[in-house]
Amino acid sequence: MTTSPEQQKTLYRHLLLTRLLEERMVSLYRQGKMTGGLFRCLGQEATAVGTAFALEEGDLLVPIIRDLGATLVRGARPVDILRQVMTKADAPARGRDGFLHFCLPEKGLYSAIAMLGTAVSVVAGMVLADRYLGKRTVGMTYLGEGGTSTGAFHEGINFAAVQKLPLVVVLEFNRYSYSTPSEMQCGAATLADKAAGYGVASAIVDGNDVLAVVEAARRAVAWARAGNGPFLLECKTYRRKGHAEHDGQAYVDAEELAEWTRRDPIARFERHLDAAGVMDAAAREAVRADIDAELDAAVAEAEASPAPVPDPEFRGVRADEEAAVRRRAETFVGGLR
Ligand SMILES: Cc1ncc(C[n+]2csc(CCOP(=O)(O)OP(=O)(O)O)c2C)c(N)n1
Repeated sequence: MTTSPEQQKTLYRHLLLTRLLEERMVSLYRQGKMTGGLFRCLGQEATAVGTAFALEEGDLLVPIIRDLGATLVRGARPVDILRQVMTKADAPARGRDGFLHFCLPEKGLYSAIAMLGTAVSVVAGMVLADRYLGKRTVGMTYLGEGGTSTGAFHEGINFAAVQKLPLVVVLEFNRYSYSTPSEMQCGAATLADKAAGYGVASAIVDGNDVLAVVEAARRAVAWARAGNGPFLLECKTYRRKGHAEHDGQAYVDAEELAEWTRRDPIARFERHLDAAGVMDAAAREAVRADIDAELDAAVAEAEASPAPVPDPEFRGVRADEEAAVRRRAETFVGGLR
């Protein structure tokens, strides 16, 4: 299945939106307006955008910290993401948490799970439940190379393999886990090699080539949906920033970083769009201007959003909500209500 010119334009918008939204977040972070850490995906946008693009409506997606692009492809609005990272009262998590727990279940987008690897068995359970309900849902989740060294990953993928569950695990090989280079925490030559131990299918794709990622992800999703069991899709990419914004990445070789900057996935796709006559520089500039305007409005709206008050902290966590809110309010913040 080829990716039509219209789809390529959509992909371009998602890639650029991911990068520009992240730049807005960096600015908010530096102004002290963001809550918690900022985990960037600079250089990895094509992996998250391309893989999520291969899913269909009704499918499930559980991202991790570097999958802002997948979250946007699933239909998240920048203003809601900004409200969430600024822990505003009208964010989807109502000010309880930041980006990690952004989720829109109605769009098949669930929140990341902090314990690396755990999402594999959780998503396996979700698609197993859908199978019982007679749905042909595919679940997609993501892991870095460090995440594939956890016990949870192995338990989850083994269970999914035995049950032949429609699960696609995108392995984002981005060279570092925190400050640990890949060869210091993984003995296998490639992450895809791990699939053989479980009788699971796998492939490796250039994670900086968005069209190649879309193609590979479509094949993985089709394989899983057809009842063949899970698929491990290794996307070779590179984390151009430290683990989080506070990490100065002193452990990274400058020449290595420069080399991967030259391999930037967005600049590369722009060259393709030019050569294929899909979008010229002027058309791309128009997209950028449109996104800039959208983000100006989104930042202003999110900044103007109300801060949470303690009361909602107790809401939505118990069935007998009123009684629970009253009891906890009396216990912890006496006199709140
Ligand atoms: C089970 C578990 N161990 C440790 C951590 C702490 N931790 C969070 S992110 C991270 C590094 C992850 O590296 P990798 O999986 O390669 O993903 P990347 O950050 O490179 O995208 C670690 C060790 C965790 N969240 N969960």
